[in-house]
Amino acid sequence: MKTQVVIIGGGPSGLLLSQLLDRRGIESVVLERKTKEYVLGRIRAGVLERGLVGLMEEAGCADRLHAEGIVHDGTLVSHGDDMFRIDFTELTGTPVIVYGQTELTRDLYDAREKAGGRIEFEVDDVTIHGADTDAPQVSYSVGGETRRIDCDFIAGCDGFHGVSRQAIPLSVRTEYEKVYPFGWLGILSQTPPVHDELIYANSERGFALCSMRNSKLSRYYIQCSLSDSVNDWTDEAFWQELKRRIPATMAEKLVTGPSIEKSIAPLRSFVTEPMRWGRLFLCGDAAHIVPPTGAKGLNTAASDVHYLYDGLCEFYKAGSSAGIDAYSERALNRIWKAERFSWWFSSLMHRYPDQSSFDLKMQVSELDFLRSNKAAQTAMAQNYVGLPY
Ligand code: RFL
Ligand code: PHB
Repeated sequence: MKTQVVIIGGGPSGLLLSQLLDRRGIESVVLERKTKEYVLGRIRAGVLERGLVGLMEEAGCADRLHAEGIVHDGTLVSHGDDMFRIDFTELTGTPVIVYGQTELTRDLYDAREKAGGRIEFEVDDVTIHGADTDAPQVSYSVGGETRRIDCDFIAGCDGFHGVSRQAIPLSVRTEYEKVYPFGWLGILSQTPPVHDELIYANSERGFALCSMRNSKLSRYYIQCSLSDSVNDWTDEAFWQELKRRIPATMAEKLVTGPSIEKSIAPLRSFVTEPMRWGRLFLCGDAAHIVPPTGAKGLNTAASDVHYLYDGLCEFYKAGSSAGIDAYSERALNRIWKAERFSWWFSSLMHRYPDQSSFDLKMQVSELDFLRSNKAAQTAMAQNYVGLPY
């Protein structure tokens, strides 16, 4: 079999790239290790930057997002019972959209199916051959049969645990990593959100986040210990702990109910450089991870897709490899800024096991500066709504 671009991974970055390329007449095959139901069952991101919304529009997949996504003009930040608001739209002219990754992924699957796009599910043993030659290939097995695809390019969109990054020799790759000494315990519940904007809460018991998917579906997170397991946390214990971490005025009106999903995610900052090796290009979580505090994971995946899509269009439509040659540098330039923001916001909002009284004073004083200083709020808002592509 032959195609122009083999895309490894049918998560949001792989599907978005495939859909965008298709709209410009560039053929691709998506290889996904899991089933579609499994991919759609992963509850992850909820906040979309304007850039990602623009890409969904360009992909012809933004109708439902515009109909059902909720425009958020700002966010609340709390410290104990103190609370202040950062107005994104006033400070930057741009809001964010709250729309679940699950829904966005579903829209992309629907579009790929409608366009007759080729997606192979439940593939195993995906192996990249000759990425540093002009004739790369990808082999895989499905249903006990081994297949091989010849292609021009390979997009590694297979997430943090995928095979694409590992295919780049260690002599070429440099990895940067920071592992945080805590995780996030998240629940989804069929209850109305406690507030119409997100609340990022710093409390002496640790971080908490009140988010949502729609007016009847809430998403809440609390900082937890890395040694905790989901079974340690009953719904009742979760709600009690959340109430203790958010301002009392919010805790009083919090509507609780049974969780319909509960999971723990560790927090990590990670970047691999370069994001290209020969004809293999890494996109999204395959190349970098951010702690979720800044809501940047899916959005950085989208900016990679933008740069790669641009480069591939330039290659196929204008016969120039300038765009693909610049891919890694352009993508990394934006990634590192999102890494910095996510690291900064995580450091500001969490309790660290080894935090000294001096460190705590630094946090309090930084929160106070953010509360009272317009320039600081503007910098926060610019990063949160997303730096320009
Ligand atoms: P994904 O979503 O991990 O998809 C990769 C796909 O590749 C498949 N795969 C393979 N397929 C074939 N062969 C192999 N060898 C393969 N290995 C893996 C996998 O099955 C999967 O389907 O990566 P992608 O597409 O780069 O997308 C990245 C985003 O999913 C991720 O960055 C975000 O979810 C991060 N994130 C958030 N991002 C935001 O922008 N805003 C948020 O509000 C936000 N909140 C979050 C988050 C992530 C979280 N967790 C659980 C990590 C909240 C949480 C709790
Ligand atoms: C979410 O709704 O899942 C969410 C929102 C904001 C974040 C992280 C996660 O910073």
